[in-house]
Amino acid sequence: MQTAREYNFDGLVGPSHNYAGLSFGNVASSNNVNSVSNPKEAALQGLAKMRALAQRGFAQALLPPQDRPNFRLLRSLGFTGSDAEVISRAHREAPVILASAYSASPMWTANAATVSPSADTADGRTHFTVANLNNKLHRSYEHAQTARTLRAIFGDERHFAVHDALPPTPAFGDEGAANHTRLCAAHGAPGVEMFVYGRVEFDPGAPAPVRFPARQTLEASQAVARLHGLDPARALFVQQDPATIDQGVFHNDVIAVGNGNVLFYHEQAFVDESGTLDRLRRALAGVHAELRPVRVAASEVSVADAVSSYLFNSQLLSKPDGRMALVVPQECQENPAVAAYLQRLAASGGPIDELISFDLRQSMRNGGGPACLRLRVALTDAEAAAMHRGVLLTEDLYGKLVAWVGRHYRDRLAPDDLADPSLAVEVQAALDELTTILGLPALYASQQ
Ligand code: SUG
Repeated sequence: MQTAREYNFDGLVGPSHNYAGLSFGNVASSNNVNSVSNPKEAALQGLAKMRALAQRGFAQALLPPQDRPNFRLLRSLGFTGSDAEVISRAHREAPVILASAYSASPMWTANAATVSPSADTADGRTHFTVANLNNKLHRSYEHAQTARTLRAIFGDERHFAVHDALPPTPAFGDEGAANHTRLCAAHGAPGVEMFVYGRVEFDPGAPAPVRFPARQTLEASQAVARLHGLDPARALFVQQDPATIDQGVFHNDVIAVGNGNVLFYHEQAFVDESGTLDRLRRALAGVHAELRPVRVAASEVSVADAVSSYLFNSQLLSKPDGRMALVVPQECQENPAVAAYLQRLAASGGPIDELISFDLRQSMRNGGGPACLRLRVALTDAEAAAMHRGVLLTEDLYGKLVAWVGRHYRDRLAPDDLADPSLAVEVQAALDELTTILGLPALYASQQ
């Protein structure tokens, strides 16, 4: 067995972070529509989390923001003229489209791609399938730059395969790692990959939510497993409970998180709880691992409390002593039922014995907690050496990025500020400088 470490690639929050209410079915996004954002604070909150975890010895890296506004999107929808004219016309005629083109949503890198480490794949490479995110206009345009970014970092084809997004059609709605959980005995050992879907395109009789959209289909999850060359005995497809989607659980990572052999989940996460656990146990036995479920009952934490506190949108991290730390958003401490539950959990003698809490309020107000903000990639030493290392969060890089944010980011962005053509120029200048800081000179298509 190879040894491997889990690297967390956090999304660096972009300079146009704003609240546009673009994600129907995501309660926080809808609740904060048109409120004033603070991009500078958002970026610094994200960087503070990255730095604290790096200082604790966890392998930490980042994925850069995307260029905004997305002029390709705006021009493809008929807004013509100079950049300033495109912006002003879009603001006048379709402000929601302008906000979509300005969205900093690529910060939620759990939705960038699904990742299978080399220990699981037929060809022994690490596979990435970029998520098409086709359920939401503002996110459906992310995949082109995401593929470009991943290829810039994981370009060595001896070790890595980056697959383009699945066809952008409802049958293949794919939201990436947010609906994918890998369980294993150790990060470098073969694992079991659990794909959680919200609906089945080609079986109209299958249960589906009625109020909010299911963003992930079974067909998309199966295609990703095929592309990655997963052993069918170690790839499980599990349906999320549609009733929880209708309560605002728009991704599985809002109701469950796994790490190592631990699955931390809410009793209402899956359509068939006991069947899911049985299948996981059997598949894990095949890789000599034993499932440790940590189940949260609805009587302890309701789905509504899970959604408002983001208890399950936490990072579950393995510590050198074999125990695990749960990285939660500060909102968990502010919810009495959740805070009490967490105290019991840490004292229970189970696998999770530590809580680490962060203020990620700026991202949380758009429905993005600690787990949304990171993409997990388990890498062997040889793989880690083969990736572009300029995105690894060192103390030096942290210092440079804090200074860069200070120079370029606004501390206030209201909906009408998106009409200001100088914002586009500011974002461009910031990203140009970022590519130098990260050592990725041709990161954006506009730089070719
Ligand atoms: O896709 N919010 C994101 C939040 C993504 C959270 N990711 C995970 N759960 N892994 C979304 O709904 C809101 C943007 C706005 O409304 O301005 C937004 O895109």
